[in-house]
Amino acid sequence: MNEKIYFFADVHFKGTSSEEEEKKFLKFQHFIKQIIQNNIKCSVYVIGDLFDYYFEKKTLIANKNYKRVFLEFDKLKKHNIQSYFIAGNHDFWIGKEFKKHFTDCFLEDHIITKNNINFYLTHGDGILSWDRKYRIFKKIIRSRIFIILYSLLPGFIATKVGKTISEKRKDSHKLDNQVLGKIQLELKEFSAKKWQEGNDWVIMGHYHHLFQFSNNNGNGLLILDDCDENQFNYAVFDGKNLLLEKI
Ligand SMILES: [Mn+2]
Repeated sequence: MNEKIYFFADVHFKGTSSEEEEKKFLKFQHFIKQIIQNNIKCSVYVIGDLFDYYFEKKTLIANKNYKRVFLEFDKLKKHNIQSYFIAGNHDFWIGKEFKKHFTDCFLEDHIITKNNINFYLTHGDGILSWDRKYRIFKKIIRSRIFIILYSLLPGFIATKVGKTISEKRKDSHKLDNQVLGKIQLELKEFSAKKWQEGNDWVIMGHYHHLFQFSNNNGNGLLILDDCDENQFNYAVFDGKNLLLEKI
């Protein structure tokens, strides 16, 4: 049996409890359980925005809604299943506490190779031509100095600031078809560059809608759908094909 690779993005787990959060968590838990029960060699890639907001503060780490998510990744580790995290625009302020639940974490785009197939993994934010201002903002808020200054703020203020930023960075949930078409075109252009660089697949999240495209050479772009209380969406590479699944 070929080794499997699982990909998912944009679960946006929140620190506050609600019926939706509960349902979403149960679906995620089911997903993890299924992987463990399959009992075959595999790895899991989170393509960003696992949390709606993350900053490494004691109060936040102790939050039970965050803790239970980390516990699920610990289960994978216990079963020798590798898990990897690619930072999203909602959860890039990660530290030691976050990282210890994963095999490895990446703040930048990341390339993996399986069976001679190269996958270019990116959360997907900051790619669009009209995102210029955001790209500058992204550099600032991800800078070491900003993170240090931010960490000096008292917990409750830091959380408030973080939540405000997170609100402002709402992803493209409800877009009309015209805008969506423009976005897809730009992401195809972005992917074409990555294919030229030798990548076979570009996989991203962030846009909260499913989109798949393949060119004549068999290179592909997959934009993962998000995960919510109704559906946990993921993709799985079975050694040959990239398949879409849901719970
Ligand atoms: Mn995002």
